[in-house]
Amino acid sequence: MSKHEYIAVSERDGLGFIELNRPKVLNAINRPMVSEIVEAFEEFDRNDNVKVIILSGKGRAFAAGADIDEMSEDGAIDLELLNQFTEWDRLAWIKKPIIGAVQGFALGGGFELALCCDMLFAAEDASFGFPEVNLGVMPGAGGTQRLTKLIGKSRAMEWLLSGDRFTAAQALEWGVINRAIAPELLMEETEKFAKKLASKPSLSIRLIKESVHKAVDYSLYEGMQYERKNFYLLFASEDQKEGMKAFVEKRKPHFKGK
Ligand code: CO8
Repeated sequence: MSKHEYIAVSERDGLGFIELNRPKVLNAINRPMVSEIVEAFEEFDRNDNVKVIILSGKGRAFAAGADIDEMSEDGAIDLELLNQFTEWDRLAWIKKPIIGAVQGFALGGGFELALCCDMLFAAEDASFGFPEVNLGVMPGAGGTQRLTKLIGKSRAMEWLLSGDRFTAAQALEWGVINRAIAPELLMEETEKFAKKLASKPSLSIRLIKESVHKAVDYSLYEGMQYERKNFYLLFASEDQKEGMKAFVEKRKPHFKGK
């Protein structure tokens, strides 16, 4: 029996797949599901066979938000003591690239989970939104922060204050997603791109991801220092020697990931 109740996890061709698996409730995210998601990411991060992780949802939604039934009776002190978002914070420490493949609804906590991915590929009929305002609450898993850093204050305000749903075309125009793809091709195209990343020297991929994240959090000067150290570090890798030697010898490199 699978050890997961709320997600499905699999692995093939260097890719790790995490699929949200509560389709009857549009993959509403309850707390045990968050624990399963975070643990699955961390296991893939430790698994040498997995180079890239793809996160998707089963059925007609990526995820329609946090599980409203679960939290409707919560009190502020319960939430403070529960301290549930420290689990979400662990997603920021995943070293391997994460690509979100979004079909259908990505709302509220579901949108926040999508924003934890490094890149988003979405079906053309996907829709994104933060409807929390219509429930008398607001995003709590990073939505106001990540969306604002991604698309700027004015657009984030419109999105967050209105609670409206936005199309994949709008999300693409505003730079929230990388691609809008015909729904029937979403997984195929996402996997194709993920395999391209999986074939690259994985230390470069790891340190590029880390450096880009620092660009979001640090000042330009601090970020540049961070980038420089990572650049130097790669010159200690066998893959740097092999990559440059292969170029000089006009042959294909054989990367080892170290
Ligand atoms: N929580 C619990 N159940 C849900 C949720 C949800 N977020 N979304 C949908 N469902 C359930 C419905 O209750 C319904 O169940 P049932 O069949 O038993 O009645 C089933 O999924 C199918 O949904 P609908 O019948 O409503 O399907 P429609 O196609 O008519 O509508 C919608 C789809 C528009 C997506 C609609 O379901 C909807 O509005 N859902 C709620 C969206 C929402 O408000 N999301 C934000 C939730 S609050 C939040 O995310 C706060 C984040 C805080 C941090 C994260 C902590 C984990």
